[in-house]
Amino acid sequence: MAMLSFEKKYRVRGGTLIGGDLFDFWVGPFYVGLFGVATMFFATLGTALIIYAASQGPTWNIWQINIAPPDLKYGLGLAPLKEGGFWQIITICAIGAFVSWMLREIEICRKLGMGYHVPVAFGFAIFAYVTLVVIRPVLLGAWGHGFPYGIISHLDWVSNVGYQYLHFHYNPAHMIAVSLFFTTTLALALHGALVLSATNPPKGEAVKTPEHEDTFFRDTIGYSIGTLGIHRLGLFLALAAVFWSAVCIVISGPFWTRGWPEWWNWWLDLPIWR
Ligand code: UQ2
Repeated sequence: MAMLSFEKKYRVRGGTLIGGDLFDFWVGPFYVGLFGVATMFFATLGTALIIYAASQGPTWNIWQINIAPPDLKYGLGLAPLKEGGFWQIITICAIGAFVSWMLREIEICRKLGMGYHVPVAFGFAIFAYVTLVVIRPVLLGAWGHGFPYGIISHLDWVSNVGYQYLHFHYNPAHMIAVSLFFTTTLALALHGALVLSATNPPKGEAVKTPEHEDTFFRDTIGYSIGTLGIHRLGLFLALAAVFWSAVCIVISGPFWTRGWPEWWNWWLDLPIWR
């Protein structure tokens, strides 16, 4: 079906989560919806606050701009605007924009009768961000444990928090997350290379079939996961990488306060050695 006739068929009202027909329309190619309006609201307010908070700081150097969370002394309370309050409102705007965007994706899935894989996947990304700026700070008792909004400053935060646990690479959940990120790149490299190799025949030759793709991997490693399977594997690997990243930071502090190398003493402490 040509794109134009497809859109005529599917660009119809319905599938909204709340608000009924209110905002159930398109602007050019974009579906709006109540959550499109909500996304625009939070994203615009959040961006304006970032620029205003930056204007109250010492620099316009893009690398050095830093909007920091409140001092630890404010605990889980509200802080004055210039002492972390901006960070708190910007965080609310960010979560509001991300969640609204996910809900808009769900409405589009409902309109199209598609599965919810894309909003679910985006939900994992939101979960990782919320773990850093809400869940872990709440478990530790202060918003000051969130990460600062700034290009260099957030890198410094990652480095400092890592060294606080002496050697973050000894964090078992971090090990799992890193392995999953690497495996994700391996799977995408294999998949991208395989699809391009099959669909870019020399001039005048026919595009190769999925049977060619299956046979390539059966001939090389004795196993093909299949054309649908590789996408299931890819989604699983990517979501698992994000999930274990969130786990590795949320256990650092709330559930383990010493250096991560020391965690491995559980092995030496096993009663079988006594
Ligand atoms: C495959 C297949 C695809 C693919 C790829 C494979 C025809 C187009 C890449 C091969 C993938 C395998 C064997 C799994 C590798 C396992 C890990 C953990 C990386 O068989 O089917 O479809 O793109």
